[in-house]
Amino acid sequence: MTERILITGAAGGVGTLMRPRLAAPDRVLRLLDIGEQPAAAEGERVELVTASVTDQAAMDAACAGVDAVIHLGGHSLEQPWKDILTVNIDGTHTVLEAARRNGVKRVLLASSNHAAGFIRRGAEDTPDYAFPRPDTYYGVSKVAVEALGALYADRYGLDVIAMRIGSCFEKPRDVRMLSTWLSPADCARMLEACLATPSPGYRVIWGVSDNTRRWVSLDEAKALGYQSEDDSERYAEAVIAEQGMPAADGPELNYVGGVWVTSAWDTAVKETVK
Ligand code: 15L
Repeated sequence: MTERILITGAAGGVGTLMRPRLAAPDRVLRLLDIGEQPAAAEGERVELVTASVTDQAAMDAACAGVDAVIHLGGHSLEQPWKDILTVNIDGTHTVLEAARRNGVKRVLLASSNHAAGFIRRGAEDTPDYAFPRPDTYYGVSKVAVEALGALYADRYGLDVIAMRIGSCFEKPRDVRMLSTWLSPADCARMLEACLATPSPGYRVIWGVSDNTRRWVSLDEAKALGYQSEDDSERYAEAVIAEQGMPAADGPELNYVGGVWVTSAWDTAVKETVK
């Protein structure tokens, strides 16, 4: 039987990396984005939808006939409060509500390390389900994403897994990302595990590769069947040679959210002084 998976934010950073990696026989990817998307390549089994995650009617239609939703859509960086509220929080409600109305059983949500950015590095790995300590409005929206996911799992019986994604790029871009990197291939492996695991209910997992310098737990992700095959360590020498080591007591190496905890990311103040 052919399965159909809806991916929101399909033209964004992670969505673009996942499009070729989540292709599979007997699978159609329904790719939704507010922006333009590359046309289907020869033989590629995709359906392209142009819509906003804030549009309930469009999301209802996009969820029809879908087996699972991977919700990546929304702002991926800090933004003014109103935009975060509308796109990330209201948008996630819209997506979950559309999934519920259409009887979609499983929704995977892109949360972020910034939902817990103010958590300090400890002696042990930062545990799964660490209580949220958002570092920005964006981080707050990811806490709301997790909370909405819990509501739809507990009240309506959907399977919902929120991934607190670290840094999903082709390569780690700085020294902090040697800890937080989620390789694109591992991201696809994690999503596949989350799609395949039987009846997970509601879960929150850290979305990172099994990096030598990792300091968040992968226990819950592994319990769902995730097996990382990548480690940022092969980039460490080059990244450190290029950028130098950040201060041992600085935010990069001591907070989950890195420099996002600093005043440079204080949007409330920026909005006030406008
Ligand atoms: C995120 O949540 C962002 O979407 C991404 O652009 C990166 O900045 C990442 O976190 C990170 O913390 O590296």
